Amino acid sequence: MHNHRTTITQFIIEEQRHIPGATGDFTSLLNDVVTACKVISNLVNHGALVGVLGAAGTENVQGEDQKKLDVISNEVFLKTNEWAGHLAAMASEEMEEVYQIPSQYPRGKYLMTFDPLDGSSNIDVNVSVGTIFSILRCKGNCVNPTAEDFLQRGTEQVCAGYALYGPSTMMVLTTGRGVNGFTLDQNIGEFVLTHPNMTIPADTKEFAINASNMRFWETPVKRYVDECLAGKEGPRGKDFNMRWIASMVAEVHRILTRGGVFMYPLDSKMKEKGTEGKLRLMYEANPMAFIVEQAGGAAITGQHRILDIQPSHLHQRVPVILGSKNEVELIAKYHQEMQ
Ligand code: P6P
Repeated sequence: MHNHRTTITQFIIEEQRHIPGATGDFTSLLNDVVTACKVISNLVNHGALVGVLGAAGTENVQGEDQKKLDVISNEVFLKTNEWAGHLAAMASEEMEEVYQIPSQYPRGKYLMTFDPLDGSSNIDVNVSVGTIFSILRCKGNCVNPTAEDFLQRGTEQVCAGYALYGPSTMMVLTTGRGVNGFTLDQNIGEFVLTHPNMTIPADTKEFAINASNMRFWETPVKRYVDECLAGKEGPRGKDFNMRWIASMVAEVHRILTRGGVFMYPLDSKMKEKGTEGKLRLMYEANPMAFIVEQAGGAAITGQHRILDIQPSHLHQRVPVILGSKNEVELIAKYHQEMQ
């Protein structure tokens, strides 16, 4: 007897039935996003073989050197999602301005933000990278939306997800009814449900932070990490492990799978530069916070819940502390004590 696995297409159609007002647009949009991730997965997997590694020789709006695959992945996401009439506009980490849907295509009722290839500094050294996306309803001008139409709180997201191009290519999705993970079956070219109802353990013994920034950390973060490092003999009474992949999608996926806490906190170096954090709110922090909360975890800036932030501009950066609920709540407590 063939063991039938639910495909992501079937899953999305079944999910659609629970989304108020969903008319099939949402399902079709998500399936186009899935197609874009399959194409990016193929490009990432064939890297050096098809000449897509290395620097593009350009900078993105963040002032970061773009990899060839950053630019290519961005193009793939735009071209795969622009034509079907489900989107009013898109916004990407790789583009300064809102992407208007070309005039030959109909406009739809959704807005999508995305980071087409997060962690791309890892591409040339063959370490996992990912794609992150977030879907909002277009509430204002849906003919030629502006950046302001995107500036909705994370709680307004209709859907958030990521693709992880790792040893397996996986997609993880939430539409506000829990979190589900799908693995790309290369034999049939479909994502199949392999991780239903993913939940983050409330406690953990693993934290992730870029320790090279230690001398810039604020007191609450320094206190939390020092206590983890003190191990069994310290105030936590247990030993901790540390990870840092420099690919947020891979870190979040590990946390969804076995718990943990991920921190890219505000530090004195950022304050001197006048920035509010490293990670971007609209297409990194918000989608990941939605997923983490839906999996029973928590996601804060240190002082506030990420999903409650009223965005002020499209490429706004925020501090991110997310993962196992009890650990994030302890870190929040240390921040409150710092007040
Ligand atoms: P650092 C990748 O560029 C990214 O946006 C996240 O995916 C990752 O967690 C972080 O930045 C890595 O930052 O400073 O360690 O290179």
